[in-house]
Amino acid sequence: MSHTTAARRPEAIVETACPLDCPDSCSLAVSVRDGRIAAIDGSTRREVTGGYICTKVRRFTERLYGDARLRHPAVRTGPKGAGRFSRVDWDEALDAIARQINDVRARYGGEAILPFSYGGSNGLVSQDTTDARLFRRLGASRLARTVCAAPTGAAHAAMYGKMPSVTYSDYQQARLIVVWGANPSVTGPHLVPHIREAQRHGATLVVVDPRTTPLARHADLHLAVRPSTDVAVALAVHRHLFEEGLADTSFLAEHTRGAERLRERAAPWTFGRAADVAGVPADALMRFAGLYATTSPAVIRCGWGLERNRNGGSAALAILALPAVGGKFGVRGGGFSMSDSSAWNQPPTWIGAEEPATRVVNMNRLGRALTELEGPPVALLFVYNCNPAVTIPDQNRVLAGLQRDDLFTVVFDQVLTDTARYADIVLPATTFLEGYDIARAYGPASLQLVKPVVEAEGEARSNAEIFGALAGRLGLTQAGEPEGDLDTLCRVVDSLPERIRRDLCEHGVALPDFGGAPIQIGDVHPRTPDGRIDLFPETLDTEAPGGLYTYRPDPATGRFPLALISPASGRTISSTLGELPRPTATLAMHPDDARARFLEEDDPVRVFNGLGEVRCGLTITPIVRPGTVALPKGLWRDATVNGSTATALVPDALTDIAGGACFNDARVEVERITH
Ligand SMILES: Nc1nc2c(c(=O)[nH]1)N[C@H]1C(S)=C(S)[C@@H](COP(=O)(O)OP(=O)(O)OC[C@H]3O[C@@H](n4cnc5c(=O)[nH]c(N)nc54)[C@H](O)[C@@H]3O)O[C@H]1N2
Ligand SMILES: Nc1nc2c(c(=O)[nH]1)N[C@H]1C(S)=C(S)[C@@H](COP(=O)(O)OP(=O)(O)OC[C@H]3O[C@@H](n4cnc5c(=O)[nH]c(N)nc54)[C@H](O)[C@@H]3O)O[C@H]1N2
Ligand SMILES: [Mo]
Repeated sequence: MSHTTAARRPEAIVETACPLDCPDSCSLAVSVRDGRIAAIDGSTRREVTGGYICTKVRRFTERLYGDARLRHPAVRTGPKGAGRFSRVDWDEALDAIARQINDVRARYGGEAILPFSYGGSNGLVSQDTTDARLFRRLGASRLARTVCAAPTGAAHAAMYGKMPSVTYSDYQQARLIVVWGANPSVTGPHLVPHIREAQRHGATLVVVDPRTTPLARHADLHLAVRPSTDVAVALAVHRHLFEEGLADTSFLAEHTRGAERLRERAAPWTFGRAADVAGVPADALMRFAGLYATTSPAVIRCGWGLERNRNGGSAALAILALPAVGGKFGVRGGGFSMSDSSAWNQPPTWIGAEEPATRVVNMNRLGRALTELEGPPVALLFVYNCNPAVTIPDQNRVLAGLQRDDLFTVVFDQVLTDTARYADIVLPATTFLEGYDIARAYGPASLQLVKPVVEAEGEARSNAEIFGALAGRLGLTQAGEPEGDLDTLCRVVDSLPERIRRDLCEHGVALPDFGGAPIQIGDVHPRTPDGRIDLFPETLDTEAPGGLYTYRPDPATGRFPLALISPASGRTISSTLGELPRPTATLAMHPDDARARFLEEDDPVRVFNGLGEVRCGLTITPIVRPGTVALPKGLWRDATVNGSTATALVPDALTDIAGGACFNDARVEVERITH
């Protein structure tokens, strides 16, 4: 489809929205000159954005027009991984894929096909529409999309039925702000000015993070906990609330269930015991508990850093339970913020096909799925909206799988990613500046219209169109069903409630019925079956090894004593934009750990464990706590010396609940490279 919207005008500013995987979901004002994008800026259409955006998206034209951009379909001509391809046209590419799909189905059945997608598009049109229809009707294996937010999402759902969050601007009303395992300065920057404003008005800031994040530098109290010990810290606060008579018993009686069970599990967690486990002073924990017990409004920004370990689900539950036990709800600026991606009544996306009862593959175990699954094996992998070669745990196993000669891999992406280099066929995708979509925020709730600002580069096509075309080729569409992106957009828009559709079409933005700034247990309420906050969800208790609210200790062996975390970086969104030039990556290490290993600033080092090694530079910095080291999340393979990134060191172990990834639960040793 050709988009002429603004492209032909000499100078125009187009209002659209950023759908990248970030809670802020910014409204954008994009300047176009001679059919090319001249500048990308924040707009004021959405209040949260307030006219400013991050440098990454300001630089998005470097991806749009960059060397790594895929501009036409291509087939592999070199060995897998070499990245050598030759151009074909769309018909040839789609015919070849359709042929492979038919062959694989005839030989093994549909389950031998594995669709693999995650954080690339985040749109109601470009995900879970014609793609889902195709793979469902093929009877493909189903993907458990667990790489992110699985434990926090399961906790939020079970405890509160995903009750909507305290919105960013209401942080200004809080007297106590707890930023827990989140780094909004990098990962959701529009929250930060509200926190700083609250501080100017005397609010107290507590940060719980193994690193001294930018906000931790400005905090009144920074608990630099060992990774994966948050459950112990939160339970020590619960114990204090219960034992000191500071729990809000009338709130608990009226609005919750399971408080007694939570109290029992918290009972052993004295400040001393939690302090030992978390590696922070007991009096700091005591101070935190005292502040939390006595200050209102108090709000907790619960991030995702704390979920990515063996105790992540229990940690999320224990943290999210604090405002209930502490009686923090019912006032503006009191409660918690978690993901709001499905926290309000937005409609389901249009899918049009029943989900088959085929096998479920946990995406965090892609390496094993490709190398170990039988009955049937994965014979065809279709990757889109995702870059698993660098973003999924146990990188070496993933790469070994992608290397398989008997695996047919299709990668549909905007750029030649590290995953695309292993493809048999690569397909060029449009960016959010080249097609229609509806962006759904997971920070402050909203839907926004995403519009084509320029014509697609080369022969790039949208997900909706290509999955529609493939289904058509395979005879899997029915009369009247959408096939392209505009008719898919129309279906999605048609499925929206009248008021939301109108707001979206007339203003480009739609907010939920509660307007976007709800008071928790005031304007919005738990959406659990009985309307109560479930402080002890029994099903999760059964699922979690050892039961809910159990701290499972460090699996470290003496050989790998350092905990490796891989937080989000300001240069990329996951691995998106990782193709842009950057210096060789460095490992961040505390001076004490460096001294113990006779390491010096800028030393070339190998970071290793039983799964792999990463060769990179070294930055010695007190930003990370002793015993913990950090590599950036989302690096492309050429950002290190040996082509391995943090995920090469991450085990494909799963979190206590919901099958999440354990990115922040790797154990490593570090040494200087001497040759
Ligand atoms: N610039 C940028 N923005 C992003 C992203 C990005 O890659 N780049 N990614 C987006 C995505 S996909 C997501 S899910 C969000 C993530 O948003 P955040 O959760 O804010 O990001 P992370 O960096 O994963 O983790 C936050 C903090 O958790 C800390 N941490 C690590 N382990 C632990 C632990 O065990 N306990 C505690 N208390 N803290 C711990 C880290 O040091 C880090 O500072 O950000 C989104 N926004
Ligand atoms: N070491 C480490 N690794 C991590 C994490 C960590 O904390 N540490 N965090 C994890 C987290 S939070 C997340 S969410 C995952 C994300 O992991 P991924 O889902 O792999 O996310 P991205 O790396 O952003 O890759 C998305 C890809 O989709 C492509 N894309 C974008 N829009 C479209 C479109 O419309 N159509 C098509 N076909 N393609 C499109 C982009 O170009 C990009 O290559 O990474 C995880 N990886
Ligand atoms: Mo994520």
